[in-house]
Amino acid sequence: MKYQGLIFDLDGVLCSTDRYHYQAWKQLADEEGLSFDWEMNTKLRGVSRRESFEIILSENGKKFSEDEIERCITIKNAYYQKLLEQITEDDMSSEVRETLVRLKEAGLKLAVGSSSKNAGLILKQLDGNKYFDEIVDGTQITHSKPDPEVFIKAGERLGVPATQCLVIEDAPSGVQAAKAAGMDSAGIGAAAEPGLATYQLGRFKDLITYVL
Ligand code: B16
Ligand code: MG
Repeated sequence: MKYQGLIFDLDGVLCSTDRYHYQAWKQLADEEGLSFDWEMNTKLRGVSRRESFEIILSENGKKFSEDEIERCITIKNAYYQKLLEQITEDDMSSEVRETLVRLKEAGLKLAVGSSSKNAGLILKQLDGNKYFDEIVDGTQITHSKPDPEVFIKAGERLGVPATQCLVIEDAPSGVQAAKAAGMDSAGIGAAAEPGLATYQLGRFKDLITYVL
């Protein structure tokens, strides 16, 4: 097998919390008099919380002080965590679960590589920890995607060289991060556009065709 280690993005690949990010940012933006829509939300995929807010400010042509930024992202996260209470095991599909089990049974090492500082909470609610050998999330990195740090760390923890790791991503910033880590990538959703990732996945289980 060409790949020995698979590194999965969380939001947008293993589950979808996009709508909760959107609702939480929208509530904050309304309160702060900033415009925010779905198109802007898609630009925040894979990007850290702070950088996400900086993108929203720049799209609005606004500058906030460090203290104001900190206050706003803390409020956004409180709204987001409240919404995350709704996540259940049903938010990780049986297709995703069955595919992960097959890949694991084939002897591949599996990791999560997420920019989210809420990844632990989300995986717990999904009952998703059991599929993975390693989890690297936003609490363990200093630079978020498109920086390769999260994937380099995940590859090291798995003990698999970068050339034998495949990253599965839904965000162009994540595909860029994989490239910068020296890893191949499989794009799904927005990252499945031709010319971005090494492989394009129509659906999650297509992964089996490329790795087994
Ligand atoms: P948090 P991923 C990313 O997760 C999300 O795609 C992105 O929209 C979010 O801003 C980022 O996590 C930070 O999330 O506020 O929970 O720390 O796609 O890398 O799994
Ligand atoms: Mg993602």
